[in-house]
Amino acid sequence: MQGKVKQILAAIQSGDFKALARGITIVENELNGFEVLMSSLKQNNQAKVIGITGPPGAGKSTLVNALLHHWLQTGKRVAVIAVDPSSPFNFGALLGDRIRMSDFYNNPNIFIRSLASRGTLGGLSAKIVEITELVKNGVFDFILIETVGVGQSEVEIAGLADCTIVTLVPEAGDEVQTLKAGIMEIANIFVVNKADRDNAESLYRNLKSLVHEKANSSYEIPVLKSIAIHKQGIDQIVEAIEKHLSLHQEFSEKALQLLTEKAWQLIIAHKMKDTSKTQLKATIKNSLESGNFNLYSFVIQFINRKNNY
Ligand SMILES: Nc1nc2c(ncn2[C@@H]2O[C@H](COP(=O)(O)OP(=O)(O)OP(=O)(O)O)[C@@H](O)[C@H]2O)c(=O)[nH]1
Ligand SMILES: [Mg+2]
Repeated sequence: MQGKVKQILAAIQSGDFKALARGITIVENELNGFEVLMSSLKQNNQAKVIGITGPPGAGKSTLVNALLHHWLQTGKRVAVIAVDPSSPFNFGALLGDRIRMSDFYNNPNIFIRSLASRGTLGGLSAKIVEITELVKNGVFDFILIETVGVGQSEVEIAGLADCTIVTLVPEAGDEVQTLKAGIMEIANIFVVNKADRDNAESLYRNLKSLVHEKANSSYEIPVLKSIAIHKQGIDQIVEAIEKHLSLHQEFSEKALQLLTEKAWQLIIAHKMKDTSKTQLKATIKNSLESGNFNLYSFVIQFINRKNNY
């Protein structure tokens, strides 16, 4: 198994998309060889991760599609990871994504993969950090991650991405004040999409002044307009992405936080892997019935035991 997984990784590193798809399946489902594969990955700072988040239906997939067309013309290799919202209400939109994205399915420079969010809190796939690391071992200039902005997922995407684009649309209302406080902290670029719609201009202006208020002397988050369905405004978005990437080459505090949190969870999972909750419950029950249960002494005894249950 070890040899086979190493072979798959070597193929991924040489740019083989079939091997990458296989590798993602191994990681997503923790199949045999998953840990060997994960622990053989190399740190790669070349492929830049671009997060695209925003409310349902804002035009994120349409924007991804337009960016792909742009980058194809400049000879770039791009991977797209679309995290499907698990809600059945989005099914129509998802089908739409598939149809649009199918333009690229056989393109040797474009790799596309959808991941189920599997109901994880915040809508990001539980394995998104691992899968992004794996895809980074492929041969890509950019890795686009599309996620629906709901709470926690925006924070995660900001930790994963070298550049985070928040897409907003006029129908969300031009009440920028109602924007969640956190959105300002995660956005590196704001895109007002569907600029062909009536109230796009007022959303754009409100957003601009809000960003200006929050700006410091050296940096103001760019606010751009696009009509993604007609591929308008894409050059400016690409320019803003490139500028952001060239100005921010160091590891971000958010990336560090995300990796620390992830490492913490993995360490806990590893330390607790031999502990059975059923067994723990039974022991607590016995102890309670004996009439002298003390939560803290129980925990200390548990920790000091050589063989955990
Ligand atoms: N008028 C107009 N419609 C657009 C524009 N961009 C996208 N749309 C339409 O908006 C709808 C949603 O677009 P998607 O790209 O699927 O949106 P999304 O944000 O990926 O949606 P989810 O992944 O379901 O959250 C589609 O019908 C698009 O054709 C635009 O610039 N103008
Ligand atoms: Mg989409």
